[in-house]
Amino acid sequence: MTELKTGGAQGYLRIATEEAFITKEVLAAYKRLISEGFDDPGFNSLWGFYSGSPSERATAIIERLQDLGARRLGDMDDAGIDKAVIALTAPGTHVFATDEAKALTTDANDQLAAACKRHPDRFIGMTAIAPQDPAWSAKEIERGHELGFKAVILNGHVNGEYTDDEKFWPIFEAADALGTPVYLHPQGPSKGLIGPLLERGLDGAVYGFGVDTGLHLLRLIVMGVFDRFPNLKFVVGHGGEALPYWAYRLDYMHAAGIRSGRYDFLKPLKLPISGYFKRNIFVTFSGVAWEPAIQFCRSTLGPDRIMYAMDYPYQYQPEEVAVQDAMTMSAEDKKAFFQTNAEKVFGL
Ligand code: 1DF
Ligand code: MN
Repeated sequence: MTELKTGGAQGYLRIATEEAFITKEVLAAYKRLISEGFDDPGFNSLWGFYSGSPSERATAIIERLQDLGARRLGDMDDAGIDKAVIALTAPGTHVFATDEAKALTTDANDQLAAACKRHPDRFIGMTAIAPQDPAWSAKEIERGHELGFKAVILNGHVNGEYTDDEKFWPIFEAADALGTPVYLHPQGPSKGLIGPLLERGLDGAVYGFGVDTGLHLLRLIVMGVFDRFPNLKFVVGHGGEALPYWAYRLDYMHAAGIRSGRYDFLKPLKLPISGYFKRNIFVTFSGVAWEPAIQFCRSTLGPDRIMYAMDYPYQYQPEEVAVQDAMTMSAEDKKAFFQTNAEKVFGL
């Protein structure tokens, strides 16, 4: 492997777009929820593991998640990552009672903003929200914008509720008004979805994350969020949570369902489902350092819709950077993938 370096000698900077952190306050509150017997199997499976396991994976990740300084910068240097777009890890504060969620969210945003201020050429922040209170979250999105954050992190469902419910739309209205993207990140599947996944150890990042997040994004599309907010930008990781691969069937079967009047609550959309992929949605390749999948999205969605991500610290594999450096792609498209698409989408 050639040595990975920051600075852009390969013709582009590398901007990693789905990087995670946690505050010690949120981590302590996760531990408290678990000790209280919190009633969310997805959360308990995920954070029961990370906060309780003595395994090398869990301890290394917990240590790295809490660092917004030398250790993270050193890891970025070693992997040739010039800039990291950083968000509060999943499920953020979505699991807490509303007042506690708001206090922890404000504090997490303040801590991340301070770190970005210390390292303005390396760290870019996303605004965390407490979607339990959509009006408050809309205000926090504005505050985050003033703090210099470049996106909003939505850590999946909200105690089992999906954000296609119109009560959550003030969040999208606020993001849309500022032209700032919403990054829809996975968490453990909702209580209603998790059963057969958990039964076979498939609830986490291995599969359940993608199932829950792809479903969430589809729910937003079919309920017309992107007809109501045609300029709203969403970013979704893990190769688009498999949705691009489904596009043909989604288009055909959704249209067939609408035409036949099968569900009276489903209204016709202005575009086919894949039309929203090409207009409103950007896809990052967190956790999917796999050229065939990247090339598929490049050819179906377009070279301006795909972005590099590492998913630090959950998948800190510097050799995956070299694999993506070596993809068969024009110099222009590769620069778009690693650098310029992120600069455009996040407004860097
Ligand atoms: C995991 C993976 C956890 C991702 C994450 O946040 C996460 C994991 C709690 O492996 O348990 O962001 N990921 O995006 O793939
Ligand atoms: Mn992630």
